[in-house]
Amino acid sequence: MACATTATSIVKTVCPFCGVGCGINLKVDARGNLVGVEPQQSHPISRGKLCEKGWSTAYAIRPDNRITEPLKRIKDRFYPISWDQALSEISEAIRDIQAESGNDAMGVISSARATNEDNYAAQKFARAVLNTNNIDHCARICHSPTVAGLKQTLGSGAMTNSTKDIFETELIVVIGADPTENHSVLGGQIFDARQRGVKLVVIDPRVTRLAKVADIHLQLKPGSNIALINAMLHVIIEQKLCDTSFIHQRCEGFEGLAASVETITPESVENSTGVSARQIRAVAELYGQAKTAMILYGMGITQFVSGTQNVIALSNLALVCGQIGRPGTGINPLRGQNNVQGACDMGCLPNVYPGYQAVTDATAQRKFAQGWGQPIALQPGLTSLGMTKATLAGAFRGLIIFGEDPVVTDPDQNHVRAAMKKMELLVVAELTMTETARLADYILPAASFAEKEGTFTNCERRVQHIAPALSPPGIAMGDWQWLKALAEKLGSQALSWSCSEAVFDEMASLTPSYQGMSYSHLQQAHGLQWPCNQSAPEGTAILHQTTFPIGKARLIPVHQIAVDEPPDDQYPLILTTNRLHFHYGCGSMTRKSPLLERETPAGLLFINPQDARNLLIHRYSPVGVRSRRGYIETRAMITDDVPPGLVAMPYHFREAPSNQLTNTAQDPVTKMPELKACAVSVEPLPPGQEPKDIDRLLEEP
Ligand SMILES: Nc1nc2c(c(=O)[nH]1)N[C@H]1C(S)=C(S)[C@@H](COP(=O)(O)OP(=O)(O)OC[C@H]3O[C@@H](n4cnc5c(=O)[nH]c(N)nc54)[C@H](O)[C@@H]3O)O[C@H]1N2
Ligand SMILES: Nc1nc2c(c(=O)[nH]1)N[C@H]1C(S)=C(S)[C@@H](COP(=O)(O)OP(=O)(O)OC[C@H]3O[C@@H](n4cnc5c(=O)[nH]c(N)nc54)[C@H](O)[C@@H]3O)O[C@H]1N2
Ligand code: SF4
Ligand SMILES: [Mo]
Repeated sequence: MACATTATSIVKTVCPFCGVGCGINLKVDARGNLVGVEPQQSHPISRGKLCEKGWSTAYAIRPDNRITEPLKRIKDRFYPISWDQALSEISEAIRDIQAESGNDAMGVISSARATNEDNYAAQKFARAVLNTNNIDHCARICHSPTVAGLKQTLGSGAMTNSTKDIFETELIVVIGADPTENHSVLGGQIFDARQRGVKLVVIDPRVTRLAKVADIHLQLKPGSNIALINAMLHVIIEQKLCDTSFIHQRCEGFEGLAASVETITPESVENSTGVSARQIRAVAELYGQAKTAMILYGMGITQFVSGTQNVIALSNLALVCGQIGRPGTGINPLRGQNNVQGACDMGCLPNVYPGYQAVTDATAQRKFAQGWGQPIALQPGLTSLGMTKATLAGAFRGLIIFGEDPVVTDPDQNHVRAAMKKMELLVVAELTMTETARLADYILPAASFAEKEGTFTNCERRVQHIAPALSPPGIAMGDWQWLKALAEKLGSQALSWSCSEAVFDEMASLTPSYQGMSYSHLQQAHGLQWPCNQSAPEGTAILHQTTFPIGKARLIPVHQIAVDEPPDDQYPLILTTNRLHFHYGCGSMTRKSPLLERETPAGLLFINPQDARNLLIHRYSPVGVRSRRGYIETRAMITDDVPPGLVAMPYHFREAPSNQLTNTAQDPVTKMPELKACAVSVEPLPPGQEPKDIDRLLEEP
């Protein structure tokens, strides 16, 4: 039988997972079905490659895996209702809460997975419709210390250079990041660069894949970053490897910094870091002597109570060696989510408007009140974890969340679950049913990246246009579109744009670094890197080439800060949490793919052979893991990749959620919780016993 041929069209878009921002083509047949995903050959970053997550995009957004109509919870069941009814009921509940408890009893959590247009609309909805600065998103528990730390030292909290610079440098230092798992296409390029002769240093308590091929791997103790970096600075200053003319012309505070590390010799930190003085000296010399050296960093720097100080320490290192403002240099936070850079740029943070303009600054207040044509809240709002805390304290009553699953991804799950349950109005807009959505009063069906127009800003500040390839399933809507409809129910025309381009244009007019961008300009190539404005009409590949936004960069002394919960007799092991290549975030998208699902069991505890022997644990043994906050069961994976005393778990699996165990102790500057270290005990379960999933464990008395 001859096959009927159906014409396919190809829509150029961007991968919806991580911050690398790879270019993908979606193939759509004549009936409007997605029939294929392929890499874009000419894309400047991904250069014809995708990782397994990118290739598996189609599963994540398949209509049969989706929420297709608004749902209302009555007791423990969800019932379909119309958009009109859902939005009318939600708007009435919002009015009641705000009339009784004030504007700040409501808040919004937006999504670093959604577009800039959606995020711009979310913060405008919070500020101009709800009249509160209670707006936040997952950057809080991701790179908020980068935003705060680099803002202080350099004046801008973003990757200073571009991903292509890894081919233009002598030395790459990867600290607290695992790019082959988490920024996989970039991780592959680091391998290539290494093969072409670029030197590689990895600083990580675990033996990551890159650590295995690095020239030097410093396997430091978790949480000892500042001691290690300060000892490197000591060597660099002592051996006169500093870039004195750069320091003189472009930095302030050198004398204070030099004095603060004078006694921090490599020998003095051997114990606290677990790294030999010889190795510290070797890496300091390599970095200090390199003509060009690039620092790439991630969650192993930010997710500590010392997060902001860790970022400042790294910034000190780069500045003292003049490794900023030139090709192949820089301090480069590997922003995680596909649009987390954008969600921050859009002002989905409780203390800044779009473009990081402070909500407490009178000029910025006037600018936005005038631009939006209405009065706005003047005090900084609550952070995401602050909203949870305030709910339990009775001071916060209603939350609109889109594109986040805090029940799985925020620390101390029992606490988060209790807050979500206590919330009088919980609205969750999602692609699919998540653990957080299960607790919602209303679930709204959201359109995915493939079903809407907009822009994503990747880790190298590249703003890329995404075009719609498919119709949303059922009656799902784009996030800014349902926010607009809800605003109109509340009597506000603040979000009444006619199309995504109009949202972008309004945003660009109020956000200096995006001012020179337009859809037509973005579509001409593969996007533009901000700042893009009159003085840089084609965007900026390298920041801080001649000056810093704050004039001179600041060198700020910082001192080692201990982890909040060290191991003790009762909880003798340190738990660190991280990611696996095949799964993403809360797993709600990647776990729809049978190809990705078969790669790993739902939950794993990585443990060193020595600890496993002591605890009589075998390969894949069922184990219980307990912390001061919770208990989960999973299976053991015995590996030398984690050192004795440290166990590691991914956080993707709702059945065995590592966030049952994690600590909410926070960085005082940014409220970043310490997701990279808490104390746990591990015990073997009777052989043959299946690990119970968390729902069953919570049901047990
Ligand atoms: N496959 C996959 N990719 C992803 C994601 C995903 O869920 N799955 N999530 C995306 C997101 S949101 C983000 S933010 C990025 C995160 O990407 P990464 O920053 O790479 O994230 P992690 O794996 O959490 O942690 C990085 C490393 O920090 C190390 N580390 C722990 N403690 C310390 C320490 O004290 N010092 C140092 N130097 N290192 C330490 C860990 O061992 C780990 O190797 O990944 C993005 N990409
Ligand atoms: N223990 C531990 N916990 C962690 C971390 C860790 O290292 N350890 N890392 C933290 C970090 S860095 C991050 S960024 C957070 C991430 O935490 P989350 O942001 O909660 O995780 P995601 O899986 O990215 O959740 C995104 C949700 O958005 C939905 N979604 C995708 N696109 C859209 C869209 O366009 N519209 C809407 N409405 N929904 C959409 C997806 O279906 C998915 O359920 O997790 C944090 N939690
Ligand atoms: S590296 Fe990131 S952006 Fe690229 S295909 Fe993989 S998940 Fe997508
Ligand atoms: Mo993240």
